[in-house]
Amino acid sequence: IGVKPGTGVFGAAQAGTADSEITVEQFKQDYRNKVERMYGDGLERVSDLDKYNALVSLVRDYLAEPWLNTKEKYRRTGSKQVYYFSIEFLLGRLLGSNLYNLGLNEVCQQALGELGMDLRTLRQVEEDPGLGNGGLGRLAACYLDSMASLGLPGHGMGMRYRYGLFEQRIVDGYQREYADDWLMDGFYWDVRKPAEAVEVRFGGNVRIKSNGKTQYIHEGYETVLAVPYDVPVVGYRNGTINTLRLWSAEARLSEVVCAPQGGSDCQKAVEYSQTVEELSNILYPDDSTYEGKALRLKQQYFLVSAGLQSIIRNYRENNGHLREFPHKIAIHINDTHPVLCIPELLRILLDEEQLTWEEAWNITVQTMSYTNHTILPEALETWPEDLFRTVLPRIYLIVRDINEYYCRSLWETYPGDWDRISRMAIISYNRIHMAHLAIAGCHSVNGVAELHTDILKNKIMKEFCDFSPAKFNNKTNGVTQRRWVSLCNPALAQLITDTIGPRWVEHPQELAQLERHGADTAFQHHLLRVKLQNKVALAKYVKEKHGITLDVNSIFDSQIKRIHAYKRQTLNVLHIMALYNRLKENPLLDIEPHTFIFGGKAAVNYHIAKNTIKLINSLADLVNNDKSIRDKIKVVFLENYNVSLAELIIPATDVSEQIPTASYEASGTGNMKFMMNGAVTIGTLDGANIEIKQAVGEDNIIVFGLTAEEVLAYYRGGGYNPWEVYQGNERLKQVVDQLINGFFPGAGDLFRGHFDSLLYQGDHFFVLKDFASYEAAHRVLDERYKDRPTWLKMCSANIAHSGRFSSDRTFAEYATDIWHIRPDTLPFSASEKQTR
Ligand code: GPK
Repeated sequence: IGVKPGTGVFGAAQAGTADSEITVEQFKQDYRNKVERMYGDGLERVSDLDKYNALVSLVRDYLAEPWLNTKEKYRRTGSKQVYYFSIEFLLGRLLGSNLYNLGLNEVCQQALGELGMDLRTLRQVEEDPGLGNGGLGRLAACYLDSMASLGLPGHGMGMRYRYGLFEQRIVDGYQREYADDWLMDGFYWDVRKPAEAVEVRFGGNVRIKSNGKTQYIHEGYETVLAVPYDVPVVGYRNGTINTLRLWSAEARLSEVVCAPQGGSDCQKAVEYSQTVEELSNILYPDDSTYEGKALRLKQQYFLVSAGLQSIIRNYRENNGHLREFPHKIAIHINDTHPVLCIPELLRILLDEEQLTWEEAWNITVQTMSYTNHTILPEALETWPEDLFRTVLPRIYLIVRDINEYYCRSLWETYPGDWDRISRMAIISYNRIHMAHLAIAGCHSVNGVAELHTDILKNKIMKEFCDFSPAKFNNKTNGVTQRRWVSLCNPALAQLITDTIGPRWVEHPQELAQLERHGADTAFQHHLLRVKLQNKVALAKYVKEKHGITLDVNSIFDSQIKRIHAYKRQTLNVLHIMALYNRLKENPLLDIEPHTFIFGGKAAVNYHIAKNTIKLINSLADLVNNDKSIRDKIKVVFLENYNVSLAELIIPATDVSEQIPTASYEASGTGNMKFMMNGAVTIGTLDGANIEIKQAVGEDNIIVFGLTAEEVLAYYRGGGYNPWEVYQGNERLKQVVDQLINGFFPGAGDLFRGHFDSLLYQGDHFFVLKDFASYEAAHRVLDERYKDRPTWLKMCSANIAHSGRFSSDRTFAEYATDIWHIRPDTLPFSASEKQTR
């Protein structure tokens, strides 16, 4: 999009970097040479994997120069650098996005075509780097794309897990988890930097030495070597290449005495290296749940300590005294997982730089900012004091000092109010509260959608907000339109560009111009064709992978996300069951054919969520094999949902299911991706759905269910009575009973847990309460769909108003409000960017 075939420009002159051009001929020649040099064999004789690796290697060569130039430019201009610390980065495949952002997509496509190959095939050879669980990790990846594309000096700090999020297979309807061996065939995008390795210390004890000035000597610790691997983060055709630094744990075996004692000690050395490397072996596969495992605490400190040491090393090479640190460096803490950045920076400033407490504390607070991503109590991290002290003795002492300092300042404002102070303390009842530490040690605390931030301010973090209101602010999430439209839906991107020109890729607010075309028949016709084409592609995948034939003329209705009680996949299931019952009663019922698509992983120990997967698959078996309903509805559960699968499902979807219990979904980002691709949302007034409604207007979204205020009011009153709802709604009673009455052949008591949670455990997530309203909303949706011109207008309105959900917008807000990066310190000014 917006690139003429054959020019393949990367590195814009405005950014002061290389302004190179790669022609198709050049590309072909470079590529052939690359294959021959890497494999000592001709292009015709190497495997697809070899071809893919050679292509990555070539792209790496092309981006080496702008990468180097970007680093040099940052050094030269001394511009403030942002480091986004996150325990997860769910990158998705990189070949397509890097080619696209370099402006080399068309050239490469054509060159490979002329060599008798297909770029799409090679793109699919790439393993998804599954270094994240879900929304939080994917958000971090979208932000990397936006930071580079806005030309902001912003980098990622993350973990290079040996095994990513587990691979999900469905066996007999159940989820089975398999190791995600994503590195098996190598990962050609990153560069190992052993010379920049740092040491991270665990355990041991702290000796206090006092000769005039107190000194803390950390002794008897165990050292883990942190080795960085740098991944280039390519900005969209602006010559900016930032860095995502992923850390890997290694043992320093040379320090383990091996040879003199002979064999058995060598054995010990190997065992030792295995325990050390455990640190970066696995990603914890839990979403929104906190697990108090020592290894997780170690991972968190490992990332933080390694990341900060490397930032400071780099800072010292280029800058003066650490007093200037907050003017040159901003550190962003993505959820509480990297919150140890706060005591770790203090440790360096106090123990290594010998600054006073006041100085060190002020520098730290000015440098750090924090984003909260959930109000779920089970996700709020707290660590047992004992464990913390044992694993991180020096950091523990610092956290104790922070606690004392913070409590003293609370005391000044609330003298004598012990209750309040103990509720707000960082250490209380022998636990360390990471969110409290984050609030105390950061100058900014933000939520991820307006409602979510309001709930933080007025409920979850109310007392903290009363104490320091200026810290709290909202930054509604966003997603990158480059991956989530241009790359995954090229036909739509082309249609948009043909209609309003190519500027929307960099200025997504310009999508608003589409509004004028929403009612235009020719435009509608094209839009319909694009959607159909995407549905055909998804149907092909489903047929090949699952053997199920989909009707591409049916409504594709998708709920793809982690399986979680609050996200209410169960509500969706109950509604489909009711629809199925109606069809069984009246086979001539006039309904639009529907395809209900599900995808998502359940945390390994989350039993009810795993059973929800079985429930969906049982329903699919029943419905898909029932000839009497004449294919009016189909249900599919797509195995191993990940970024690549999302890229296939979202462009093919008509209806986006965003149906959490109001107040629980902090923001949601899938809702934004669907909207950009012209799907219509059926949703509750929760998270960013509320802002989507504001953007598109109430005619272009279907909302239902309790509001957050109503939900919270019910909780205050002790819940509601699900039995009344159940008894009062025949159709609902029928489907709830069907969970346990033999409706699902052979299921026995499998779904008793679901049944009980709805009726005997108070239906905590208001599934029954919202059922009638959800069903009514679906009827409205079907009515609208029948009137195709109206429907297509709704689809266009969604695309047209999706600009504000671009992560470019979010990131510009973070940059100005939180990190205080002034436009004039940016590599190129906003006005220059406009003229490109
Ligand atoms: C929130 F707390 C967490 C978590 O551990 N993992 C995760 O993916 C999600 N999230 C929220 O659930 C979403 O509502 C939100 O859009 C996303 O984070 C990004 O902010």
